[in-house]
Amino acid sequence: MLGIPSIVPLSLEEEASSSASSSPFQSVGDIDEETIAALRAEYRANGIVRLDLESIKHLFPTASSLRRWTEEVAYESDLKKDDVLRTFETTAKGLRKLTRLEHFVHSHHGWRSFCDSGTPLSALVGLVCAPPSSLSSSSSLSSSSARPSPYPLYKEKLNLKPPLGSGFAPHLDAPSLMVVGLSSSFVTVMVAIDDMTIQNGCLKVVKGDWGEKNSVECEEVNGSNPDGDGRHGAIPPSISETLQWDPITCKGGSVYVFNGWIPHRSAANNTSFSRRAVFLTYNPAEDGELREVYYAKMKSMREEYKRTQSSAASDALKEEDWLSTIPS
Ligand SMILES: O=C(O)CCC(=O)C(=O)O
Repeated sequence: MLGIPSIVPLSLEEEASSSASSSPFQSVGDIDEETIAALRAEYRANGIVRLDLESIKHLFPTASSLRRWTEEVAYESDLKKDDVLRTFETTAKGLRKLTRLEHFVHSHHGWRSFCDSGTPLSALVGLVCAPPSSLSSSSSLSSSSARPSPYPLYKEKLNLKPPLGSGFAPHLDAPSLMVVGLSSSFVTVMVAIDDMTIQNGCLKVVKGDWGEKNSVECEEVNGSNPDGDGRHGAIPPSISETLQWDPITCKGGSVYVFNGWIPHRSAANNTSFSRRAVFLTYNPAEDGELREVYYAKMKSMREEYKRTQSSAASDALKEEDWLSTIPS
């Protein structure tokens, strides 16, 4: 049995009365070795694996807690949100909508307790995603010395994908994440807040044993916009149309982890409701805690880009749209 801190979501009352610094996930539980071995094997074979299995459901917040936390960070004004980054998009109907939030985990007790560095989720990510070469014993994870360390949180985003909101063109995450030069290996946990369906633009992936030395060809960009269109990692249409894309349809509350080299994309949201999902990126333990350094670097790169573009950004909407994501 592996000793992993378990996540036990508190009731609303307990959560409200707990102090901002204490974790609402209080007990320590074990995940059996077979479950970890199965998760690791599927992750390696497919580049993606669902984490919230029935047998370890108690490690995850409920779908309703996740929805409430999402609404709190996205829409409530009383949270400390000065340094939360927001991206807006003008939809096909000409409506201006909040489409992405970044850098919010530290401001919210629930999110912090669930997914920050050192939480049970970060320990599970390390256990499932650390390469066999990083384990001191390749055959057994039963002794604590053989267990990989928790993966620290690197960055996070909440994609709100409003009604008629854009999708994401086919891309790999690792090439663009590596540009900042802090780590060369990343995994991302997707937490579905709403049900993910074909109609609302669920994530689609190409399953496989992907890695830096076994990845699809993608574009390299020399531009200075750290978030720009045509960014590093975009997969050209001539390649993406040859790949087999599997939709990840799931209920709100589902949690998956995927490899930074897995091709993925999603379509526009053709429903009347937002399709919200949180993407939490982690780096290997040996690269250390990089989240604040990453956001500080991105801030200065964005400011520099904005400064060089300021003469071209003649109207206010264009100015606010400069962070927008890749349209599908
Ligand atoms: O929200 C989505 O559908 C996909 C998000 C994604 O791939 C990204 O943000 O890089």
